[in-house]
Amino acid sequence: MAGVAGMAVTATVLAGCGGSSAAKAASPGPVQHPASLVGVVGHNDAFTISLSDPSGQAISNLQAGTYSLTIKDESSLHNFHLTGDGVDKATSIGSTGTSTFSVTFKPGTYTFVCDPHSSQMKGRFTVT
Ligand SMILES: [Cu+2]
Repeated sequence: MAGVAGMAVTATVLAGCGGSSAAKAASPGPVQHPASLVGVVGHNDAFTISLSDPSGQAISNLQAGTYSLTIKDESSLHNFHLTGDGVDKATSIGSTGTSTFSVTFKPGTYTFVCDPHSSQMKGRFTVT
């Protein structure tokens, strides 16, 4: 009994070490193929920008293909600008609103920024 418990503790510790930061840094994660994409910028005028699937999971490794992209530009201080191979979609800085685009992604790296604050409001993801 004591021996079994000891082994279980050891195994848990090893799994925790192997599965954490090193694996995440080396890989963009499992390939994601959501039904659509949702970009949000400037919620409550905060300096935040994100791209997620409809459930709120951040996009990091997207399956190549065509998606419906809904951008919620919630601030007149900010915009949402997505660029990469064959893609250049943006909302306007001085206004708010929801825009929907059809976007085709090819394998590579895509980035999204708020143009006036691109040094701090930015994100990127891999397309596989
Ligand atoms: Cu901004």
